[in-house]
Amino acid sequence: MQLRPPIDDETSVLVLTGAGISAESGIPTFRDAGGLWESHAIEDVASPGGFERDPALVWRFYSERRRKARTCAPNPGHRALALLERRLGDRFLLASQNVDGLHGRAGSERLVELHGNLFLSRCSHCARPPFSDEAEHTGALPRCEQCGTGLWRPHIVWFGEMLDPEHLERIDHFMGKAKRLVFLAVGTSGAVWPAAGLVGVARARGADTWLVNAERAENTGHFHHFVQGESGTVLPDLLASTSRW
Ligand code: BV8
Repeated sequence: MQLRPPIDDETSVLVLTGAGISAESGIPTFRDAGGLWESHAIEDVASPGGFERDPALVWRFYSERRRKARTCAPNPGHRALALLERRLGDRFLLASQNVDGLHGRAGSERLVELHGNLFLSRCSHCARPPFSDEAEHTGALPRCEQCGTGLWRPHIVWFGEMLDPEHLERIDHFMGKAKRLVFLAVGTSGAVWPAAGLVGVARARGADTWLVNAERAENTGHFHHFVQGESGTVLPDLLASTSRW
């Protein structure tokens, strides 16, 4: 009998997802065999320096990911989290490292996209707010029509760039007001900071911590519980409503 996170009507659940939750939707992860980093050097396609050096290469990388993400659909793992949100309401928060938009398409609303979203762009020069952009930019690169100076860039947090402080503040506030906290990480190698540090912050707040992952991850030892398996199979059962709700 699979042990389940103890979720009752006083429990808040903070979820962190990574690329693994979208793998069954057909979206390549980063560090698995055949993953995105096998064919691209991180510093060339996911860093400010890379964009400075070769914006066309970066736009080819993100345009291909936009095209791929558009052809993929949420899987039962995404839907199980959207269902849990509907059950828990403001006692639920989802922080995702993913930029593919699948959580939003599965119905998740209490969602913090820590690393941005593939379908938003912004100006690389002026402070114009991010805007919806679904296009694939593989020809002439779009230049900001407001400042006339900067190129459009993906609204993505690249390596070496700060995460949005408001996102981190929202997560911290959520944990602070929880009577009882469960922290659930799904489909992440625990390789990238500061997201990888969230389990430590949650533990320091007394959370019961769970990792659902296809294999042992870098920080598996930091979790109280490790459930090995594919999230599309594991999550619907692990988060199934119990009579105590
Ligand atoms: C920051 C957007 C402050 C890109 C991403 C030196 C200089 C500068 C910074 C650093 C430095 N050294 C360290 C840092 C910090 C750096 C970092 O952590 N580097 C790592 C590589 C060591 N972090 C940063 O730079 C962050 N900013 O620290 O700012 C600062 C500023 C200046 C100087 C110093 C500090 C910004 C990090 C954000 C980077 N952007 N994404 C894009 O997406 O195009 S990160 C990228 O990795 C993705 O967002 C991805 O989500 C994330 C983590 O990867 P995972 O999601 O975990 O995916 P992965 O493939 O690794 O693992 C998938 C897992 O799923 C596997 O374990 C697999 O087994 C499992 N799985 C597979 N299938 C399934 C499954 N599980 C369940 N079911 C399945 N079916």
